[in-house]
This record gives sequence, structure tokens and C-alpha cells, in this order.
Amino acid sequence: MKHIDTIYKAVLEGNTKAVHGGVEAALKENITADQIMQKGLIAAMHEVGCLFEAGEFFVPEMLIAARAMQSGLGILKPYLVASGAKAVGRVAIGTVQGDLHDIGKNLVGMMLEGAGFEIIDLGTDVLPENFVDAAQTKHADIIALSALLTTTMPKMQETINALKAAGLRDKVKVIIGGAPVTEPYAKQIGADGYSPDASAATRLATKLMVESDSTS
Ligand code: B1M
Repeated sequence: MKHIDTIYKAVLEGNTKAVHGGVEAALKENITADQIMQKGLIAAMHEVGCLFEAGEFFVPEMLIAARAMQSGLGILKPYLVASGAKAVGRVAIGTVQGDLHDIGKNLVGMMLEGAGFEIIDLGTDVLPENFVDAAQTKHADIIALSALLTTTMPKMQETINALKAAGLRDKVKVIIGGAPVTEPYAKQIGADGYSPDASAATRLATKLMVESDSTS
């Protein structure tokens, strides 16, 4: 687990070069992409959050760590994404308005792509009307909303309301997730599902597509 430790420390230090080296060395030693991601990259970001809460890290440190983590994920992407799978559905994914956190959203997008979904990545700080537009003009089957801030969670409800107002709510499934989001919250705002992490989001999206195929 020497390389995992290197990756963990390198993310904390925001050392992109060392993250690259660590990820490549770990892959060479046949450590799986999932292990590298969970035990190296995600575990380090969790620690970054704890250090931020403790007042030991500030926004610049968080940002530098996030960049280092994203670059590590970039190397892992081909290993996480299966190649040549036929699209099982189209997902428009984004982080809701006011929220700039995109690592979790990118991870969910990557895993969905790996499960054969076509991904329309709307980015971060996405207005409810842009999700509506993706459902309307890009014919997304699923709208996937990510939020990392308690203050931006209400934008999930606003997005669902905007889909209703546009007469699209019955035509599209809405899934939500992100650290402060919960299953009861998903029920409360009328989402079609919640998942705590990227693999669960993939299972949920696949289940929703199977269900909608069997009812159409
Ligand atoms: Co921010 N930040 N941040 N931050 N940041 C958190 C979220 C925070 C918990 C830190 C803390 O206090 N411990 C806190 C939020 C508190 C709250 O509201 N509950 C916080 C804060 C306060 C802020 C600012 C307000 C700080 C400030 O300016 N004073 C500010 C807000 C900016 C804004 O968005 N408007 C801010 C800024 C930033 C940075 C820009 C510096 C940077 C983001 C860089 C980027 O994303 N490109 C950043 C970071 C890095 C974090 C932490 C440290 C790490 C987030 C992360 O990437 N985790 C975070 C602390 C933490 O989470 N421990 C924190 C790794 C990622 C893989 O996990 O995103 O949870 P996560 O995704 C998971 C699941 O949640 C799930 O799957 C993923 C894993 O499998 N998931 C979904 C996510 N989306 C999903 C969607 C789904 C399903 C599952 O379906 C659609």
C-alpha cells in the first residue's frame, strides 16, 4: 500500500506531479483503479474536509488538493470507464446553481459512462432552466443533480419545480446526490431517487431505465 500512501499524501499537499507518479506506479502494481480512487484519492479529500473544518486548511489549500485529485482521476478514467458499450440511456448531469463542487459530480458521470450511459455534462453552477433545456432539447432520460452545500440543496427542489412547470416531469427521471443530501430529502422534494455514491448512482440509473422500459 506504499503507493496509496504516496497518493494520499500528495493530494493533501496538492502535489499534482506526485499524484500522477503514485497513480501510475499503483496501476503498474495491479492495484485496482477502484482501490486507488477509494483509498487514495477519496480518502485524502475526506481528510482535506476535516482539516478545513478544523481551521487547519483554507479555501486555497482545498482548491489545490481538489486539482491534484482531479488530475489523478483523469489517469484513472480509462480504467473506470468500459469501452464501446451501447448507450443504455442519456443522462444530463450537473452541480446545481450556486455550487462549484464538481469532483463528486465528475465521478458519478464517469461511472455512469462506464455503465454505458451517454453523458451530457452541464458543469457546475447550473441554473434550473439549463437542466430543463437538457431534458427538452437534448432528450435526456435522466437529470442527475449534485449538491455539496446545504445552502444549494434547495436548488434541487427548484429544478424539479422548473421541470414540472415546463410539463416535462413525467418524461424525465430525476436523481440526486452529494454529501449533505439524504434519502428522506429526495422523497421530500419528489426526486425519483437518491444515491450516496457513484456506484450506487449507476445502479439507481440502470434500475430507473429498466423500469421505464418495462412501462413504455
Ligand atoms: Co467546499 N465545502 N466549499 N470546496 N469542499 C465542502 C463540501 C464542506 C463539507 C467542507 C467542510 O466544511 N468540511 C463545506 C460544506 C458545508 C455544508 O454546506 N454542509 C464546504 C464549504 C463550506 C465550501 C465554501 C463555502 C468555502 C468558502 O468559500 N468559505 C466554498 C463554496 C463554493 C461554492 O461552491 N459556491 C467551497 C469551495 C470549495 C473549493 C472550490 C475550494 C473545492 C471544490 C473544488 C472542486 O470541486 N473542483 C472544495 C472542496 C474540495 C471541498 C471538500 C474538501 C471536498 C469535496 C470533494 O470533492 N469530495 C468538501 C469536504 C468533504 O466533502 N469532505 C467541501 C470528494 C468527492 C469524491 O466526494 O463530492 O461528496 P463528493 O461526491 C461523492 C458523493 O457525495 C456522491 O458520489 C461521490 C463519490 O462517489 N455524489 C453523488 C456526489 N454527487 C452526486 C450525485 C448523485 C449521486 C451521488 O446523483 C446525481
